Amino acid sequence: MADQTRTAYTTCPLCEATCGLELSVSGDRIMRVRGDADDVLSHGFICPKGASLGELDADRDRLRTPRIRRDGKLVPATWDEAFDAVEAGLTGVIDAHGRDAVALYLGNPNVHTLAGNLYAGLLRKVLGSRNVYTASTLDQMPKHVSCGYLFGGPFAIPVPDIDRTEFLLILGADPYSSNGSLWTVPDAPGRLKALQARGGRFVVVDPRRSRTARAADRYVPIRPGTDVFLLLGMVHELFAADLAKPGRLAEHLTGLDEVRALVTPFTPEAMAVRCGVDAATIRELARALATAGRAAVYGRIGTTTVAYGTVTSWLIDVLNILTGNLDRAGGAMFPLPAHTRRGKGSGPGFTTGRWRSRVRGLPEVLGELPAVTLVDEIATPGEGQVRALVTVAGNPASSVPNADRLARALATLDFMVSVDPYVNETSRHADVILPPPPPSRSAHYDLAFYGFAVRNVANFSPPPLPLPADLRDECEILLRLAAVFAGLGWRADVEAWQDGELRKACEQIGADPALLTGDTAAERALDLRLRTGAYGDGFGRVPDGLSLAKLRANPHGVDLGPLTPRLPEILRTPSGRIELCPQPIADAVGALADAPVPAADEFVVVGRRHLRSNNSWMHNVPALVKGRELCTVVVSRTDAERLGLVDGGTARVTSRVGRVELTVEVSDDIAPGVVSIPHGWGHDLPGVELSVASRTAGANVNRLHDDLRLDPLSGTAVLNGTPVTIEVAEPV
Ligand SMILES: Nc1nc2c(c(=O)[nH]1)N[C@H]1C(S)=C(S)[C@@H](COP(=O)(O)OP(=O)(O)OC[C@H]3O[C@@H](n4cnc5c(=O)[nH]c(N)nc54)[C@H](O)[C@@H]3O)O[C@H]1N2
Ligand SMILES: Nc1nc2c(c(=O)[nH]1)N[C@H]1C(S)=C(S)[C@@H](COP(=O)(O)OP(=O)(O)OC[C@H]3O[C@@H](n4cnc5c(=O)[nH]c(N)nc54)[C@H](O)[C@@H]3O)O[C@H]1N2
Ligand code: SF4
Ligand SMILES: [Mo]
Repeated sequence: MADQTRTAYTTCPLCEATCGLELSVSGDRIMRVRGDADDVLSHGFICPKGASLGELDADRDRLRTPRIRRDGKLVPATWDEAFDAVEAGLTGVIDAHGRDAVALYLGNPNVHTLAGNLYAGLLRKVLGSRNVYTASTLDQMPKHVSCGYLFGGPFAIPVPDIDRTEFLLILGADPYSSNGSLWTVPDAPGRLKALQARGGRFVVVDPRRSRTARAADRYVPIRPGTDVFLLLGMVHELFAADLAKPGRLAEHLTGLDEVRALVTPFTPEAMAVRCGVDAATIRELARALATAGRAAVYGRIGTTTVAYGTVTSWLIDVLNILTGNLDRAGGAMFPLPAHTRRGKGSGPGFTTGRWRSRVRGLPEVLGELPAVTLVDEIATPGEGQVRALVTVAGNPASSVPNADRLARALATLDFMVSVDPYVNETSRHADVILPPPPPSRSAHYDLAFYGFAVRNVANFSPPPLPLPADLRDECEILLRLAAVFAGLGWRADVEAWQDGELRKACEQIGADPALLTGDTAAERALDLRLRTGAYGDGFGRVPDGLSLAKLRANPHGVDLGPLTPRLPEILRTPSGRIELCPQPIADAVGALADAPVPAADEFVVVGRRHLRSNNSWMHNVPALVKGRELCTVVVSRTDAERLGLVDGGTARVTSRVGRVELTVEVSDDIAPGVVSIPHGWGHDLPGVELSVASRTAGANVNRLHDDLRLDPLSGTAVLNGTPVTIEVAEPV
C-alpha cells in the first residue's frame, strides 16, 4: 500500500512560545511531531507538550458530537439539536431577565485559537452584558492596568529583548517550566544560556528555587506577595544613589519628580523587613540593573496574581524606565506585530470602573469584571442576578478561587453552555456542550502572542488535516453563538454576515474587498489585518508587503527582524508622554507606607507550573502524566521536621475557605513558611469524563484560595500568598 504520510507545518497552540511544529500526518491522524528546524522564531525547539500534540489531538475522551442534558444526563446530540437548545435557553433567559442575566466566561485557550482571537470580542459585544469574565483576572490583568496608565494602552506591554540583553532580573516567573508568558520566547532556557555564554547574567527572585532559579547567576528568595516592597526599595536606591537616569526617555516622560517624592519613605531598610530580602541585596540589585548597560526587569504570575499586583507590575516598568532600558535594544521593548499598525503617539488614555459589579461593587476593568466575583453574581438573588452562563475555552470550576463555592453556584444556574472539547470540572454542569475540533483541524495565526514576541515574526498555518463532517470549525461555533446573541438566530448565514462586515471595513479605507483571500471569513479577516498592518502590502501599494497569500507561501513563517524602538508612536496617553506617576497608582503606593509587616509564623501557599502540564486540561494525555506525581505540596525541610511531615506522606492543608489533602514533597528549594501547590488538578469529580486524568486526579488548590482577596486596581485574584495551615493527615 502506498504510504499516504505527508508533512504539514503548524504552530503549537498549547503555550505562549508559539513553536513551529513539523507534523507527519496520515489519514486523519498526526503520526509524529517534531520541532520545525526552519521555523523563523523557534528554530526547531519543542517541549514535551508540543511533542504530545498527536496524542492530545486523538484523545478518545475528546467530544466528537455535542452533548445535551436530558433527564439529568449529558447525552450525545446532533448540531441542530444542540444549537436549537442553545438558542431556546439563552433567548429564554434574555427575554425574561435581560442581558445582564447572561454571563460570559472566556478562558485561556481563546488567546491561542484564531476563533477566540477573532470572535470572542464579537461575542462580548453582541451579548451586551455587564457580566463578562475572563482568565485575565486570574492572570495578567495587573500588567494591562499598569501599562494602560503608563503608556495609555493596556496592550502596550514591553518584553525583555533577551537575545541582546546583558542583565535580566526575573521576578515570579519560571520560564524554564512555563516557556515564557507575556513574553513569547521559544526555547527560553537556550536563550538564557546564550545570554550567560556572551558574558551576561540573570537573577531570579522567587520564594522557591525554581528550575529557572537553579540556572540563574543569582537566586534571591522572597516572602510571597511582597515583591512590591523589594521593588520600592530598589527605586528608592536608584534615586538615593543618583542612578535614576532615563536618558533619551526623559523627553517622553512626565511624573519623574512625583515618583521620586512618592518613594521617599520606602528605604531598603524599611522594605527588608517586609519582603525578607536584606537591604544590602536590595541595593545590589538596583545598582546591578543601573550599571549593566543593556538590562531588563521582567515579572510574571508571582508578581501579578498577588495582593499588590498592579503596583508591582508598574514598579517593574518604572525600573526599566529609570535605568533607561525601556524601548532600547537589549532592554524592555515593544514588539510591532504584522497584524497591527503603528500608532499616533497619543490617545484617550486608560480608565477603569466604567461600571461596577452588582454585589461587591468591584470596578470594571477592560470591559470585564473580576472572575472571583462571578460566584457572587450567580448566588445572590435580586434584579440583575446571573441565571445563565456561557463558557468558551474556560474551566472556571478549576481555575477560580473558592472552587467549592463556585461549583455549588454553577449547579443552580437556569441554563449553561460550554464550548469545550471535554466533559470536565466546569462543563459537567452545562446543559449543552459544543465541542471545537482538535488542533489539527484548525488554521492558526497567533494574533495574541506576536504582540509579546522577542522578534517580529508572522506565521500562518492552514489546518493540517481536513475537518471531518461531524465536526464544526470553532469560528463557526462562536459565530453561531454570536448570531443568537445578535438576534439573527443560529441558522443565519454567518459567513455572509462576516463578509458583510469585512466589506464595510474595506470601504472605509477605500480597499477592494474582492482582493481579500482566504478559505473562510476568518482567514479573510486576517488577510485584511495583515495587508493594512505595519508590514502589509497595502492591497498592492507595497510590492513586497505582507498578505495572507505571502504567509501561505512561507510555511516556516516570515521574519520581520529584531525589535525596534517604538517611542513615542506606541503611546496612547492624552499627554503623548509616558505618565510615570498615575494618580490611582500613586494613591495605592501612598497607602503601602503603613502596610503591616507580615506575620513571620504564618504559612502561605504559592503556585508552580510543570513543563509537562498546562493549566487544567492536559492531564488526560498518558505521556504527560506518567512518572513522578506532579500535584504535590512542596514543604521546606525545616518545616517538615517541625511538623512531622515526611516525604511521600500525606498533608492536610487548610485555609479560610477550604481544605485539601496532598502528597508531601520535602525540599531544600523552598523558603520556610511557604508551601507550593500547582493548580489545575482535582479531576475526580462526579460526571467528569476524563479517563486518564481522573486516575491521577490530584487536588484542586483553588479550594484553598480565597475569593475575597484581590488586587484592587485590576480585580485580579490572589493566587500566591494565601494563608494556610498545614498538618499531617491521619490515615482514615
Ligand atoms: N491557584 C491558581 N489558579 C490559577 C492559576 C494559578 O497559577 N494558580 N493560574 C491562572 C491562569 S494564569 C490562567 S490563564 C487560568 C486558566 O483558567 P481557564 O482558562 O479557566 O482554564 P484552563 O485550565 O486553561 O482551561 C481551558 C479550557 O479550555 C478547553 N479547551 C482546550 N482547548 C480548547 C479549544 O481549542 N477550544 C475550546 N473552546 N476549548 C478548549 C479545555 O478543555 C479547558 O476546559 O487559571 C488561573 N488559575
Ligand atoms: N508548562 C506549562 N507552561 C505554561 C503553563 C502551564 O500550566 N504549564 N501555563 C501558561 C500560563 S496560562 C501562564 S499565565 C504562564 C505563567 O508563566 P510563569 O509565571 O513563568 O509560570 P509559573 O511557573 O507559575 O511561575 C511563577 C513563579 O512565581 C513564583 N512565585 C509565587 N509567588 C511569588 C511571589 O510572591 N513573588 C515572587 N517573586 N515569586 C513568586 C512561583 O514559585 C513560580 O516559580 O505559563 C504558561 N505556560
Ligand atoms: S514550548 Fe509551548 S509552544 Fe513550544 S512546543 Fe511546548 S507547549 Fe508548544
Ligand atoms: Mo495564564
